[in-house]
Amino acid sequence: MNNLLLTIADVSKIATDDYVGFTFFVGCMAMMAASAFFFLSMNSFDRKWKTSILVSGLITFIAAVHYWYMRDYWASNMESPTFFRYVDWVLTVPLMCVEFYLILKVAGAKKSMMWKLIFLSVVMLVTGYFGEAVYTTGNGPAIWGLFSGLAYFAIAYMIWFGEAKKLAEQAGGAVLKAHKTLCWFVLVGWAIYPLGYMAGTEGWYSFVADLGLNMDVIYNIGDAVNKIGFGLVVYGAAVASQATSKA
Ligand SMILES: *C/C=C(C)/C=C/C=C(C)/C=C/C1=C(C)CCCC1(C)C
Repeated sequence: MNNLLLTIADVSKIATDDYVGFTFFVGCMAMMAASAFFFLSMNSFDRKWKTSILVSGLITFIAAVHYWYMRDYWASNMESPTFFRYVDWVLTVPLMCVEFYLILKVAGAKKSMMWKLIFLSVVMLVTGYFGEAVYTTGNGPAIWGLFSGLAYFAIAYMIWFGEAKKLAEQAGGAVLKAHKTLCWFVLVGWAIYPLGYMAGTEGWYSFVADLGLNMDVIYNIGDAVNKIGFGLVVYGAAVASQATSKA
């Protein structure tokens, strides 16, 4: 009990003008609230959709736990929590790839497509980590960022024009609509991250940092938009498809 009280009392101070700390705090709460929403609504869907909603909840829940640590890390060190950030991403981004597979399963999506997407997402994140945390001098960040960007484009290509696109068209209806929206999330929502990377690392693109943008604020906005947004798109598809199948 004493330990518990100590832990509660041991909250780091957050300055009133610490807007980075603020976005970590709000991000944490938003991820928790979204998780509660997805987990609690899960059982009102039939089996076909239940797993998708569960994965939506797992994505925001894993993020909530990492945000809990990142918020603390930022408050005590005033430093980017790069390690926690990438551990979070390397768990949640592959789960977003699983989400693509799950909604396309009705049209006969194969596991091989899911594994390709997962592989590309891990390449994108590991190379990004190298540029942001390991090879941080000279051309390091620019070169590793380029590799990461190539993997990102491969993912976007696969879902916009490749295998995944064909399956979505076969499925039609709510699935096709959800797939299209998720494709936009990947193209526009995910593009927020390279912007944050350019704001936080050194390279030919340092003009981005000169705009006064903060890497963590950009990443935090990206996470809220993409993780909660993705989940809500899947939720909407589940509602729509259940409404038509009952009518
Ligand atoms: C929930 C977390 C998500 C959706 C994270 C997505 C992260 C990316 C799309 C990161 C992409 C990057 C590049 C395309 C180049 C520079 C390095 C990264 C890792 C920031």
